[in-house]
Amino acid sequence: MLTRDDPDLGALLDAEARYQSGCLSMVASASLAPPSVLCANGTVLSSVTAEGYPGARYHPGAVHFDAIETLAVERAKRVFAARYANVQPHSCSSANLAVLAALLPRGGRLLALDLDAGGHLTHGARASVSGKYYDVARYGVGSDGTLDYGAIRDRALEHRPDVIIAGASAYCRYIDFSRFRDIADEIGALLLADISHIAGLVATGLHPSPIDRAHITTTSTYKQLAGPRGGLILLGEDYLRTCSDGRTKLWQLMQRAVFPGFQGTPDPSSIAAKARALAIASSGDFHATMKRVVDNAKALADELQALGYKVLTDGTDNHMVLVDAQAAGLTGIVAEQALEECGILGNRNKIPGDLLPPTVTGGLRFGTNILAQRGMQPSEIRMCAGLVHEVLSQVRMLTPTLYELDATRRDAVRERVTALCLRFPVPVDRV
Ligand code: DSN
Repeated sequence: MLTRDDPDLGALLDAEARYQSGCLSMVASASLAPPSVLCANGTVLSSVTAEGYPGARYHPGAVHFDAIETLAVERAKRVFAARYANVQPHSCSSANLAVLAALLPRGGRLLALDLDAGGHLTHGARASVSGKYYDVARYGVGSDGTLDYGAIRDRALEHRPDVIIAGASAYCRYIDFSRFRDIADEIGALLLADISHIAGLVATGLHPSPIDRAHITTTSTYKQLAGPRGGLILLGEDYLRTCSDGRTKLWQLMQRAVFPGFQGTPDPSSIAAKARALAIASSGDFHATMKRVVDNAKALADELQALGYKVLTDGTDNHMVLVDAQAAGLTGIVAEQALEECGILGNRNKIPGDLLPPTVTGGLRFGTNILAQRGMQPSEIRMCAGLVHEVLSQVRMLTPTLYELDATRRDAVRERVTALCLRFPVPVDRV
């Protein structure tokens, strides 16, 4: 119907679907939303406006939306073994900013992972409101690229933050949320864990859960949970903790933090799609996929190392592999663009010690969520690493942002990428 009513838009959407099918996407922050999630996200709920929470709306006509939001909340609690869930944040960025606004006065002290060492914009980066409104100290990683909890403790003792954030956008190793909590308790800070990148692994027990260790946990729903664009706020054992006013419980603070504190009307369609994605996340199939995500990432790291690439932290514990592009004589942007020409998607990323600007970068980030969802196993991922090498070893860098790639070589790799994609189609009919 869309193509009939709006052929221009329909054609673009068809082209996007074909593009996704024909690419090897290794963008670490992406996954494939199953068709039933896409369906749930495009329903009559778009016509519902209902501020507030189930049973306490500021508009009439929310009887079915109330039931849908309650279902999403219950599923989120079940998947993460949480005591409280808020499914309304429009993104994890919104969730983080809402949480920070509720916990910190303007100028309040925050400690978080530096963006250049793998942190996130909303964790107090200078370009984000979180970096402008709060007094931020940042921790980095040690010389081996891993979190140095002794150094983080020292930084905390020095800065005395009110809130510590544990979580990353570019970090390949387990995060020890218990160590973070010990540091937070020692100085009387609150711990916020942002698990956006590893939420699928946490949900399936393949990464230690922060739910009962952090005071508050946030996540996006579209990265590893394969849901719609959106976020969640989750609380574990601390949900009944009394806040500084001596009355409000932490879960009540979070309710108000999102609405009316940070957002107005929730997005009912997105909440329905979150409910669907959370049901899938508790299935055996999802667990098997997450296991393959990790096995594949380990295989990718191994193979890239065998091909001579410098892999940060010498491997990975999650879905992500970080490569030092400069050690291979390239920049992140040149590597990203040369691979994209051949149908392979991985993104440029700052890596610790990187002096290049974020538009250029010295690193390259890969992730295995989508290829595992398409059914690839470590043997195919090793082939993908081989294809990456075929491209990168042929790139002739002219400037930090310009390069040449032989057209015959590009077409040959493109053909092999297409053949691999045909063997592992996007699973349109699986769920
Ligand atoms: N935080 C960015 C990333 O990891 O790619 C976008 O979500």
